[in-house]
Amino acid sequence: MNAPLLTSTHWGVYEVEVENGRVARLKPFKHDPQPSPIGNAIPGALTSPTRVLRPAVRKSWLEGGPGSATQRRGAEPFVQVSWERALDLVAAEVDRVRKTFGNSAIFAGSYGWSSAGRFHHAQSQVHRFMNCAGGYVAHVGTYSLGAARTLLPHIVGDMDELRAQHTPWTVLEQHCKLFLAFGGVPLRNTQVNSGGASQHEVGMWLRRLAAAGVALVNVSPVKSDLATTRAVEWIPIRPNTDAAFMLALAHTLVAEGRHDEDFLATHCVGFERLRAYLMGEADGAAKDAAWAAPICDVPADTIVDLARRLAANRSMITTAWSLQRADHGEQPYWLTVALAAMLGQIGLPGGGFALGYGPVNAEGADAHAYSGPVLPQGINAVKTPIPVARISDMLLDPGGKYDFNGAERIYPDIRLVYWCGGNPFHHQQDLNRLIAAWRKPETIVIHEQFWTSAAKHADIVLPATNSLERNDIGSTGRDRYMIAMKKAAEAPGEARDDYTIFAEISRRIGTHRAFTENRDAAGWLRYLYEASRERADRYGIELPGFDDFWEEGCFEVPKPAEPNVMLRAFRADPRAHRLSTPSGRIEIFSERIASFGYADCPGHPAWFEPIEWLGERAARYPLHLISSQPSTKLHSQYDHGTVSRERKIRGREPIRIHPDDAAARALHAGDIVRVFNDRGQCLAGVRIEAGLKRGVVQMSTGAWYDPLVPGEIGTLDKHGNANVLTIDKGTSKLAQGTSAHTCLVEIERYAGEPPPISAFDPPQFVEESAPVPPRV
Ligand SMILES: Nc1nc2c(c(=O)[nH]1)N[C@H]1C(S)=C(S)[C@@H](COP(=O)(O)OP(=O)(O)OC[C@H]3O[C@@H](n4cnc5c(=O)[nH]c(N)nc54)[C@H](O)[C@@H]3O)O[C@H]1N2
Ligand SMILES: Nc1nc2c(c(=O)[nH]1)N[C@H]1C(S)=C(S)[C@@H](COP(=O)(O)OP(=O)(O)OC[C@H]3O[C@@H](n4cnc5c(=O)[nH]c(N)nc54)[C@H](O)[C@@H]3O)O[C@H]1N2
Ligand SMILES: [Mo]
Repeated sequence: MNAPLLTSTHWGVYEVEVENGRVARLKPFKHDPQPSPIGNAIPGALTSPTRVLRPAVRKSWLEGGPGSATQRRGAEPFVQVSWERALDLVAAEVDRVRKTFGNSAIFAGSYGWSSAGRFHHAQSQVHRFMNCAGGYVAHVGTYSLGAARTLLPHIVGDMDELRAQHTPWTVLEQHCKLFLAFGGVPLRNTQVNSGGASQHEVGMWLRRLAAAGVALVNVSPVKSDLATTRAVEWIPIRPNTDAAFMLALAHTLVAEGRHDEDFLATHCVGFERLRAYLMGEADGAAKDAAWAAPICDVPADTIVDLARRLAANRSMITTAWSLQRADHGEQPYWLTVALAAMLGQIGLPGGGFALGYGPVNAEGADAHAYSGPVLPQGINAVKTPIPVARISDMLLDPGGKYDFNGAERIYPDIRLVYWCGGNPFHHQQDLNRLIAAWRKPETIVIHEQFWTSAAKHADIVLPATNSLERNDIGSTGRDRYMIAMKKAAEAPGEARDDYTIFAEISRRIGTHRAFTENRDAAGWLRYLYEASRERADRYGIELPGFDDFWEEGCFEVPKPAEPNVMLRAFRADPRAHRLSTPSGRIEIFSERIASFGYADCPGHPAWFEPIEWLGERAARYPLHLISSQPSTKLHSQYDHGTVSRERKIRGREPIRIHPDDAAARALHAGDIVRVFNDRGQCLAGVRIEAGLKRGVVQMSTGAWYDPLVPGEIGTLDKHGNANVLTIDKGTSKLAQGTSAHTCLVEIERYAGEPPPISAFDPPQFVEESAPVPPRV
């Protein structure tokens, strides 16, 4: 029997069924115990009217050239052109900008998850292309982990190195007694893993932990963030106040002499500075449970009791990534580490801290960190990357100064923005501000499969193939299967692979040889597979020959001989296994961070009131909006697919609200509401849910931005994109991460018939010479 045709996505591996040359359905991978339904969205979406079929250029840009009527981006029709012409236009523009203004006038950070195949990874492709062409302004950090990635190397180590040695569920089941999860372990998020998620086991592991008698405690505004077959303790906390809660836990440990003085002396530096802060020696305010209770809206007794149980048991403290995606998001992460250090269980099986079990599928997996093929991106000659979420600041303030991680930096003056494999109109906060920023560059080029809002706001849109329309290899660290992703269908229209597109542009600007190294896509797959062999060896993994792998369809990566325990070696011998921090130890006080002199991120972790929060006296907007990850899709990907659309309310994104908050506004399930604040407004559909903290509303991200008046700043988003409401502010001068989870809003019933959804319609296409029809 022939091996099944497999494909890999960020949310799972599937068997592909092809009928009449088209992808008919995706069936679960036989090794996946709990496959994600998101895959069902793909077959219908591939040939939907939302697909980009031909290269298209915004009308004014085509007629007037770079910089023409940029305020009309998002509002204007497109002209479809031939590939030859589109490639000539893009090549000429890249050349013009790099020769006139230098490569530092090109922004191609191009943040985004792209697709799971490792060679056709769009973001890697655009980076490689630009590096061959002289470089580009890149980004550092991610939306996911903006604050954590910058903070952790100062205080305990590189985020990826720590994640690679995360203690797996198997060890927790055997040794852990108290599992304290800030932000829970939302199973919906464990559907996903960057680069592939071949097995979904976290639901099973939570059941096994509960069955083994591990106490599961969920500190979150949302009850369902940690749910399994047995009881879970829920501590409904006011959003963005976890740092105060953790400080009170720490205070209780010190006040009752339950902290581990030895571990703090031998493995940490600077505890006395935190201690002085906890005891109120510096500011006269002891950070005890009575102090934290009104901030967090949690009874003081609950905090004291939890602190005692943490010290009395083998305890694991895990913190969802969402907590650091908020104003001062560095603080709960620093305190997670500090608290675990005070408990003295770091490096013991089942104890210590974790950087999230549950944000993604791989956290907690008992698997090697080996990841297969990686496309080399080359070296970037432009050395001025921006923190990833500062894109609007950069575009709005060329030459402006900003602080980041100990350095003062200057925003570059961007003329050309090139995006491939991401959706800034999904990921960026304060979309109205982004729209203003988006008017600044002279040219915006995007490769896309679908007419997303980002594509509609570009000048030149090039149609890209989907993973199912090309050969690739799926593989990522801590996932158990490497997948031969075989082409299953022809791309519709004129879509081309990103690689082919970049190769053609490279030919026109004289960088073809450097970009392609004279390989075609098939040559690259074989080459990259072989290049990963040496890395596999380091983990004792023996890869089959490429042809065997390709024919077999998948390769099972063997499990590690022994499960990890994070920081075990450091615990055993802190001198021989120094950390990469300045002191080689865990830094509860960081001299280096203190030396930066940032008022919003001093030398030890502390509580700061967020820029807006529910504890604010006389807050103008009384509801805290959590814009968490969607269960029915990955970010904005396949929002136009059936899986996501079936869960909408009259076509709008659901907003979850507590029954009391709904009653106070006379709202009923299924109502369409307007959600608003000073930054923006959108429609959403009401879903009433008792398992929310009062005063908190929740909307998932990912609904495609759908403006009532396209191109107009502040217009109503008809569809429910939370990012018209979120704040565009760095977490602090240290990390400048996104503060998406810090956001206050009000909601009211939307009177009248809601306007029809147009998010999934392609833009209007016109002939080149035709006059632009008036807007209706
Ligand atoms: N309010 C709020 N905002 C958030 C967050 C939040 O919690 N709250 N979370 C943030 C986080 S953690 C993240 S990671 C970001 C995610 O933000 P993004 O990663 O930008 O979101 P995606 O929807 O995955 O965008 C990927 C795009 O790439 C396209 N694509 C896929 N494959 C290919 C390909 O092969 N070629 C080309 N050319 N294109 C391709 C898809 O069609 C899609 O439009 O969002 C952030 N935004
Ligand atoms: N299905 C699906 N899974 C995904 C993704 C997706 O788009 N779809 N995206 C993936 C990506 S890119 C990332 S980075 C991860 C993100 O992983 P996370 O950042 O952990 O995910 P979120 O869904 O933003 O938030 C997790 C939970 O934190 C809670 N929370 C919010 N604010 C607070 C707070 O102030 N305090 C406390 N204690 N809890 C709070 C929310 O109730 C929420 O359910 O998810 C990944 N998984
Ligand atoms: Mo993310």
